[in-house]
Amino acid sequence: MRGSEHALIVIDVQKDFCPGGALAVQDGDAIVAGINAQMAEFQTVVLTQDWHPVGHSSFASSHPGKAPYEVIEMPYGPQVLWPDHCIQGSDGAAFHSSLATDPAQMIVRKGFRPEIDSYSAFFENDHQTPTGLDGYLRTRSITKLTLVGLALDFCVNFSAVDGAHLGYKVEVDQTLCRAIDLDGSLEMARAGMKEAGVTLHG
Ligand code: VGL
Ligand code: ZN
Repeated sequence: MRGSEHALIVIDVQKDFCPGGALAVQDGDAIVAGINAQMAEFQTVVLTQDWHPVGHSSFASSHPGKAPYEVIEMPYGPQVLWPDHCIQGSDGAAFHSSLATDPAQMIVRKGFRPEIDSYSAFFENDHQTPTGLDGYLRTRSITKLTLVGLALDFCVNFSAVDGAHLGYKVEVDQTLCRAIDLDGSLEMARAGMKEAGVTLHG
């Protein structure tokens, strides 16, 4: 059992990121049993849930003439356009049906503002608007984080880098993550995480 200062953060293990989902990550479901097993090792478990309104600005369908995986310039910087996914209340936004959700003490929803995406569990994509997770963890005296989930090169990566910048000791268990790997995004993500001081396991 890890110490009370160490939390497991499970990023976006939702049906839409698993095979058959709207933004399926290859083998995204292969990590679920291992994540469930890890939960028993932590006194604090947090889940995040990508949670977009219909017509969200990160959807290619919201930008006439644009296709999924194109990149556009938003007021807060470049934004990859995605297929419609994780629509609030939809089946695809639900957690994978085998994910253990009972051990979670906190569920953080993100990406709910129509005009801005939120990859990170800590800040929206302007890198300024907080989700509230930092306050939750600080007030619970948590200083160490182990991150697992989907997708390694997007939401896990952004969460890990932000967590490290906020002063947490962050490790990512890559065996319990899967990546989208768009145009070298996985290698860039690994380099960025190392640069930020994140420990990569697996
Ligand atoms: C994610 C793309 C769009 C993720 C979420 O969870 O990594 N990726 N929304
Ligand atoms: Zn999303």
